[in-house]
Amino acid sequence: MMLALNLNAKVNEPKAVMPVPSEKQIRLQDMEMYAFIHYSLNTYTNQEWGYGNEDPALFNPAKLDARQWARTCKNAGMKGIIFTAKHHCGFCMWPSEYTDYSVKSSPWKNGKGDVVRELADACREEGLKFAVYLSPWDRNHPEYGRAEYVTYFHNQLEELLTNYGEIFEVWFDGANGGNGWYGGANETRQIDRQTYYRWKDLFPKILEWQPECCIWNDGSEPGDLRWVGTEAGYVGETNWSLMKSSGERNRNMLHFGVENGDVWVPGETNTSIRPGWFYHDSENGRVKSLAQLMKTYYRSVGRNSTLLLNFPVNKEGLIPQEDSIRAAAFYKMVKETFRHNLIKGAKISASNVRGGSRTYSAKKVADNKQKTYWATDDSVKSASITIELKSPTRVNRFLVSEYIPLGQRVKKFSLEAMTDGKWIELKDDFTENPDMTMSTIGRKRIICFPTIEAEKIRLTIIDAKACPLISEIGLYLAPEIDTEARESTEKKSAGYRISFKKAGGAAESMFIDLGGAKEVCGLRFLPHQKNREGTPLDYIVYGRTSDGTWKEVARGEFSNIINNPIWQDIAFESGIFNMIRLDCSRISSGKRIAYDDVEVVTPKK
Ligand code: FUL
Repeated sequence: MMLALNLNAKVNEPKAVMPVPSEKQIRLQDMEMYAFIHYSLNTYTNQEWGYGNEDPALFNPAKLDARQWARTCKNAGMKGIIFTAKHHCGFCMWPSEYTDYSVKSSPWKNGKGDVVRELADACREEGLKFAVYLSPWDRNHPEYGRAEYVTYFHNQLEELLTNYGEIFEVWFDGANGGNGWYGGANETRQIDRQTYYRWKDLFPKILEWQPECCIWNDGSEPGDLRWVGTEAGYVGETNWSLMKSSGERNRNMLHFGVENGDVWVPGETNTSIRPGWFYHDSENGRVKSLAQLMKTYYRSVGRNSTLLLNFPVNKEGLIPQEDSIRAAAFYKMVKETFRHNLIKGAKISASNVRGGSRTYSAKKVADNKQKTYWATDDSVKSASITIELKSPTRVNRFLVSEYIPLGQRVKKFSLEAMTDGKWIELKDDFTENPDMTMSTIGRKRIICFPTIEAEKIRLTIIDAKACPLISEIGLYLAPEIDTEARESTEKKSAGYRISFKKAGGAAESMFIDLGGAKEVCGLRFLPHQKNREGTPLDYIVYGRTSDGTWKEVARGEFSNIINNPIWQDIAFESGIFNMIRLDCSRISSGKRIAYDDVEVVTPKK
């Protein structure tokens, strides 16, 4: 149905639905994709979380080249880089004046180097924005857990935010495993993450030092953008850019946002291009496939979130070639997919146009301008827009954007296509929860469906907080790739008898019977994927020799296993054993070890 347009009418601009984004939040959301770089002493100790007592002498990269990192990220479509200036181990990648536990004490450039400076400069040369990750948890600092440390933490942030030019974001990381070296105390220190770091004093200072800087948070104190509650690279299909400014903030709120939240805090989806955040030789060959990266894109940028994609730097001080080639292919695929908007030349009509005015007409969704939008009358919260293509056209992607400067509104929508004269309903291929799909839109929502030949496409807004404002619609034909690529699900542990019981001082022990003597040099452990119950946090591994004695072969912690429950690799000196035992003294919750798979590694012949 075409509506007559009321050309002369003076129609009021829709009123904002509060809260709305600040200009710097809009700028950040418009960046869409930016990179993380994880690089520290962990790179040289094969760890994900350093304990805090690692020797700075280990930091001596032969080929460190921050320009190569910046070029790689730029070729991957990243608009900026967030760098781990200090990870949980406390080692500073810049010569902080408040500690010697930094590049100052390393042989690299005779202690005169500054990785933060090199990367900040490289980013500027490549036209990228620059940002810093500063871990609040510091397993090196003797005063961690006491007030003195918080002053140190604030001072370090001041150094980073006042000496390295414009910083677009600060990333604080909520992880806190409690235990650490802490100047030799070797103990567990618990803090209250809402109050200990004095966020309320720090945030205003950040804005004095860097008025344009966005503050990341994990729910401790609402900043400018939020963690999405997982490191697996996706945000909820329902994704409100809103949070509550006070009260409880749980994982669901981070993952889906809060429909009636009172502050604008959009989601930022962070994930690594490899299984871990830091570089590990064992992860060569396990860089995310093109299909996995595209799926990550659709489930982050395509769900009203930004994508923060991590690149680990290797021991030489470079992003490995495998990663940079894959990331460049990913960006090429994104560009190719969204190059031709097939809506061009289509006839577009809407069931309602605000005041019948041309300013808000249906055509505004196809003018390629984010600032213009189709709007309905204030009283109309349910409306549809129909795109009649010039001729039947093959499509498999639908993109839609709300005009967010006036607030996020849409609660529920549906999508249909007319093929062979019949309307069919389109569903999102990537849905995790069919009850929740086609709910929010926000800044950008992309629906992926199998290729169809469409004569018409119809978007129906079923419910919204107020009159919907739709600024862009896109129809695309993406190259067909198998985005469902999965890792093999064959159980590695299938050939072993596995049993559990409490042994020695352990909370629980897992026994892996090898069914005879075998030469073994490692153990791999995949925690339970469905939930975190029973996840082991540390380990001592023993091998049983032919005379029945247990020999300790490795001990350590499964760092970051809760947020990133990937395969854990434990390598040790090879020995001949008939049974392997894994003792855990700390288990996330409950007393039983839960696992999805284990693998005993034998030396490569
Ligand atoms: C987590 C940390 O514990 C990981 O090591 C990594 O830095 C990731 C981005 O955040 O919480």
